[in-house]
Amino acid sequence: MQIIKRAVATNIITGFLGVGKSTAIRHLLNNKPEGEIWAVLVNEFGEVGIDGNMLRQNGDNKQLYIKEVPGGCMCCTSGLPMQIALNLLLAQSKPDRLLIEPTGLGHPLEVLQNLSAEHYRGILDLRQTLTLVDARKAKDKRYREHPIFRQQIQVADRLIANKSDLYQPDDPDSLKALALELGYQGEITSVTQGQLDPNWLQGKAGFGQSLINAERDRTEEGAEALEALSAPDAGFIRRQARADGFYSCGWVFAPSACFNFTALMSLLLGLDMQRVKAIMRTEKGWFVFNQVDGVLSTSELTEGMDSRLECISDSETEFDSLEQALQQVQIR
Ligand SMILES: Nc1nc2c(ncn2[C@@H]2O[C@H](COP(=O)(O)OP(=O)(O)O)[C@@H](O)[C@H]2O)c(=O)[nH]1
Ligand SMILES: [Mg+2]
Repeated sequence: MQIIKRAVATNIITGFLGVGKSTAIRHLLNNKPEGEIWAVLVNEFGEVGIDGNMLRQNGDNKQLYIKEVPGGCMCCTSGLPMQIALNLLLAQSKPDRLLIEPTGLGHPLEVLQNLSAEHYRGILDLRQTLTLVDARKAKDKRYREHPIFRQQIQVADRLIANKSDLYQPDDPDSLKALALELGYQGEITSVTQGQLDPNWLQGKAGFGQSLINAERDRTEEGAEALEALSAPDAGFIRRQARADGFYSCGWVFAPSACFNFTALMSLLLGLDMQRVKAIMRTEKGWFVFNQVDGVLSTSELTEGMDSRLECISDSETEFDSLEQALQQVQIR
């Protein structure tokens, strides 16, 4: 049996869908102290698992271990999927630091409560919870009144306003007012591209002070998934779920599947959804596609394992037609 000698310094990097959590983690990994082993646990709302593959792209070495828990919020279904994944990850990597990215629709308070539970004493050393916020959303009623958006601010030990390149001059003040209303009195730093200062990871978690009553409205269907979904030999697999008023749908294609880059781009540009992310093989090579708030970005990958796409929407009406369209832009 493995004996873990020292509790692992652990940070939760939380924030709403598409705010830049994975970008921030990538930035932290690029600035990881030489010689330290880091582990990253990525929890995804959707069922197929995409972020882990993206993070692996920029740090594929023996000092970095990445584990995905797809399929809903990791604190749900009695936290068991999370516990198993986390224990495995810690046993395999014996890390100096653990970063946890809960889903943008996760329940940060429950995640924190889970990680502070008795069985993690002496195993996890909870450090500062960093919450990324898009300050533009503080003015938007749909976000300002969203219980998860609010809770993410309430649990923050440090609030970071990401995507500041896109702000109007009054956005930081709107966020400051909302944060104050929610009991956050600390500093709010504006950054771009998730450029977190590695020193922000160091301090102890202030979780005890920010206990709040979580509002929960949950009809989770598929939270038992433990691993990123494996690709089929032919065709594709589709997985769908619903929680907190959002619907997710994901597809994993056979590794041989290849898509027409231009047709795929115009298909993705035409989608009206909360969040779309994908890793796809095209005739031009492997690409990551990322769509949030109507903005689509792409970046090229050196290699990929299979094509997978995940979207999150507040209605499930578009999923069937998207599936058909994806098949149409596939190169046969
Ligand atoms: N304009 C802008 N885009 C950003 C910034 N940070 C991240 N993004 C983009 O936002 C999208 C979602 O980022 P990601 O890190 O995947 O968000 P997550 O869902 O919170 O993990 C990606 O296309 C990023 O490139 C930023 O500071 N400014
Ligand atoms: Mg992410």
